[in-house]
Amino acid sequence: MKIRFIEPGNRPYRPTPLNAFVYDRYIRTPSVGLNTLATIVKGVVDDTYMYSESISKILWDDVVDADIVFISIFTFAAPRGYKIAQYLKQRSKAVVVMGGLHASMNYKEAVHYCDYVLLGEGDESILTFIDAFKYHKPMDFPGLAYMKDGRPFSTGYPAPPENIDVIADRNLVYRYKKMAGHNTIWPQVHASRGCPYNCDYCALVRHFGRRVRTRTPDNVVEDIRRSIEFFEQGHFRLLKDLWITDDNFFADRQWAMKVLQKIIDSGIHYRFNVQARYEVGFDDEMLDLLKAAGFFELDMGIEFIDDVSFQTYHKKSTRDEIIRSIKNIRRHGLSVRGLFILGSDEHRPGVGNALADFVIENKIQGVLIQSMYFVPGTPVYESHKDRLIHKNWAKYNGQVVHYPKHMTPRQLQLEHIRASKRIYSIPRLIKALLMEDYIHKILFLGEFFWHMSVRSDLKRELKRLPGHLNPGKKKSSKPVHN
Ligand code: B12
Ligand code: SF4
Repeated sequence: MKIRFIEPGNRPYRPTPLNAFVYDRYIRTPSVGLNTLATIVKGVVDDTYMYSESISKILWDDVVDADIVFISIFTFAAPRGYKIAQYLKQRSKAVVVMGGLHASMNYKEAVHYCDYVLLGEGDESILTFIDAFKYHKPMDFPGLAYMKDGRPFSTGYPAPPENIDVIADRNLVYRYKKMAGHNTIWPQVHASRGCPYNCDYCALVRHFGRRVRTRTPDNVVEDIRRSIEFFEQGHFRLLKDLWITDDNFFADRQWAMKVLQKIIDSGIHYRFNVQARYEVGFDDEMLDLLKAAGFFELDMGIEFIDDVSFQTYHKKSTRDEIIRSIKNIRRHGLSVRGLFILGSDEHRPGVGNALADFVIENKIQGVLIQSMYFVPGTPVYESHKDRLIHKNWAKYNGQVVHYPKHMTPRQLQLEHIRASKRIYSIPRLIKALLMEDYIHKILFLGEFFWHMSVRSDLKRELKRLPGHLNPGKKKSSKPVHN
């Protein structure tokens, strides 16, 4: 049997000299989730291989004669994934199976483009599927969706896997080893799944659930060791940094402390960054451990800078607490990266400047800014579905896709551009190059160019965005409150 895995990219990788050093339009690393599934499947089917359009082209000759092709889609990659699935349906006898966050939460849409959708996390159900396929067993186990009598049909969501101790074999991804020399592709490890919170805009908590499941600390540290080896061997990397990509690494405090202690005991000397909620900023013991383990940065999902937005979208935070938390994190010698959302119902013209002021005043050392997007299955989708400009999922990547309450879509996009331009200005670049430590110099330089290319995309899109309020709504010129 021959099995291939495909991660579609809506802007497939192009090898340009610039891409070797600075981010292309999107930051790119092959999917750890799909790589994990390929590793699990390799254990039962030897002829298993993966392609990621984040880093390479797909060798179609190698894919079309596969027996099963598994395709993973996040929302922004769904149109490209559907195109690939249709291409394969026309040119290959392979059974085409889709999965991943978007396919799972929108199986009624995805199932039109493929033979099956596998719902939820695939770690266990993928083996059940292969077994049923191989031995012609009935396809009736939980976690499956397909077209039945011309309509989408599902057997329901499967229970999430408990044992997630799998170390992805990165050698299973075409050209990954070669591409790992690029400074824009980072070693990554995903150590836990699930988050106990319930923010309205979060698709992850709907996909992975509110119960936190963790990998054993030994397994996480072994993954870190192998990941570093994979990226470092045979390459010169300017950025020696590994990203722990959990959505809420600190949700299980005792476990997080054990992992950090294991990293310290392992003797691994590397730089790490990790995603965090603001509460960790009040946990001095944890911050000391992070520092001792080699962490240099916390990536904080700050999202908004005003308390009304926090309340509106049920994000349990306040502006004051976030500022206090950042101060304490910095006091421990760690920096903070801010992840922000623009386009809440509370945002008004001026929000871009207010965001830039917040970032600069609080010495936040890097940002990801996204306009709010709406994944079917989330509460924000339900409350905003009559205000969406379109459902071109490829543009659900940080561009404006809805009519905000107090601005036109075009105004909101301009606010995004303004914030990015002020945060990544030439004087701030010069300051970073003169005053920051080595890692932050390199990061700021890379992000300066990355934000420049993101802004050029945002500007190109401006002419397609409506310059009027949601039909029926009046323009508000009240300044932003923060
Ligand atoms: C690491 C990461 C990145 C990395 C690598 C992404 C990648 N290739 O996976 C980088 C930095 C490149 C990145 C970039 C972006 N990202 Co990102 N990223 C993540 C993050 C934090 C972790 C991904 C991960 O490893 N997950 C853990 C694994 C275990 O989960 P998984 O991949 O979903 O796989 C499991 C299941 O879903 C399922 N499954 C997956 N695929 C398949 C396929 C089949 C056939 C089956 C059966 C099952 C199955 O089984 C897997 C194992 O259990 C996620 C958040 C998250 N928790 O997922 C955001 C996330 C994926 N990113 C997101 C976004 C928006 C972006 C950007 C658009 C940001 C931006 N504005 O630039 C870009 C787009 C990049 C691009 N290529 O165009 C969103 C996507 C939202 C959505 N609705 O799709 C997420 C979910 C974050 C969020 N808070 O909403 N990202
Ligand atoms: S805290 Fe983060 S991961 Fe958890 S529900 Fe909110 S946005 Fe999602």
